[in-house]
Amino acid sequence: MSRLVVVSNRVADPRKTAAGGLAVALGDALSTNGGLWFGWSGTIVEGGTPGEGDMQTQQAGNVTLSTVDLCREDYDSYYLGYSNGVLWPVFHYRLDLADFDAGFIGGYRRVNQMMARKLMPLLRPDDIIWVHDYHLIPMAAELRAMGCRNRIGFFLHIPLPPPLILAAIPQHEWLIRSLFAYDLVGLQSQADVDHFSRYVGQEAGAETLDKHQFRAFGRTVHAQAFPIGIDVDEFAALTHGKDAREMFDSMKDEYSRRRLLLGVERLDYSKGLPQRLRAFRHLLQQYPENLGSATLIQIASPSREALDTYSGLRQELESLCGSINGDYGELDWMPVRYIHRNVARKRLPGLYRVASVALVTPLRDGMNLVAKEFIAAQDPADPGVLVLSRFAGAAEQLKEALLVNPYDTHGTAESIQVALQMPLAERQKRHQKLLERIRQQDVHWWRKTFLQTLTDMAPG
Ligand code: GDG
Repeated sequence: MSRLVVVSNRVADPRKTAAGGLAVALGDALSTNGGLWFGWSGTIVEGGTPGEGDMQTQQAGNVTLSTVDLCREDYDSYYLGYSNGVLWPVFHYRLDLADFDAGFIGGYRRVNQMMARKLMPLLRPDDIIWVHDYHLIPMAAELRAMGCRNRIGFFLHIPLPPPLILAAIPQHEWLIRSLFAYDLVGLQSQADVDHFSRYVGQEAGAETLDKHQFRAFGRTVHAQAFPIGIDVDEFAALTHGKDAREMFDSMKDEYSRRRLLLGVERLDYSKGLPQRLRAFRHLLQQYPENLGSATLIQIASPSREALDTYSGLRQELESLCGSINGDYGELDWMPVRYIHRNVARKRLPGLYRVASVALVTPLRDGMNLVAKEFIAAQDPADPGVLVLSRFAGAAEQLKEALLVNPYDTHGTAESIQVALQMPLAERQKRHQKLLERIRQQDVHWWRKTFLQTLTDMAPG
């Protein structure tokens, strides 16, 4: 069996459960045949030399973790600048928020080249390499330029937008050409694959050999949707663990009298938080029976705070929450509980289980794992209702959720009201179907089908 090499911006120690489902799933894959996980260490070196970084290696069982430091200049241009100031907003259809500073691309290329240079000597001829996400799109092209002939797969965790949106990035052609250095390109949804297919057809004159095989730039790439899932059993076990039960017990009395609406995400403009708060305010206006009862707990964990777009959003949210609480709050009830902190992973399922409704209403999302975690944490005898944005990749699978357009304040508020009033039998029926779906395509299915597809390909 070939050894697996995972390359991603951040590396997590798979032995630490706090690392989350993806780290656990990749850790499983790495430890099956022994493996190497390679990426940035998270350390920023002040005054270091661009394109240079010290490497550290540690052993976690039969998995080797190798990480490289970045100097401040590389971090600013590669991570904050090009990855999160250009690629993240544009891939989430937010051209208005992109900062097309011409200086960023140099750092992005430099760091990808440096990572490839550091990784190259660690590789064995029959290793299978799996590169993750938008930070590292050119990684395979850099490795190939250094003579790497291994099978290399890429998985994009975020959406791939339609050609005319992608074309706003000055280097769009170079980015997509870089994808042809991979053997396999995995995307989250069929919509993403359709966008890829249209882009390469229109902009690169690609020949479509079959529904997954595209030929352009002198190479053939296989592109396919592999919707990522969660570890349903692990999450169910967490739900019955001590921390989650304590969380549930501490809240269940209050929310047997009141109704809990829950939102959980990183504080990110892709997640549609202001739109959600406006829909919630509309609900209180339109359906006053919810006053004194419907309570929105919004966890918005801190994320990318060095970027202005994120600090601006934080202010907008604080102001919206303040105004809703000021307008509707009572001495003994506040409509919004906004928490700008991280909640421990072990406690999260307890919170999901108390909630009557989960509000998962991103403006765009590659997949959205919170939707799946919410389903996994419900009591099948008395499950909560998932209100899900039609613009999340998860909407292609989770058809029994209440699908909403998050830009439509009135429509979203109406759906929340439907969710709050949904009879038990319908809640059970929908939940059962949703649970089947997240079990069928869980995180183990995801990594096995991706790696099997890659392994079955001819090397080089
Ligand atoms: C990207 C794509 C795609 C959130 N707040 C807290 C917390 N979380 C955990 C959730 C969940 C994870 O973070 C978030 O995953 P999502 O999928 O919802 O979103 P992104 O972070 O944007 O992830 C996304 C994903 O990659 C995987 O491919 O689905 O579309 O954007 O697990 O539970 N965890 C803890 N405290 C928090 O406050 N412990």
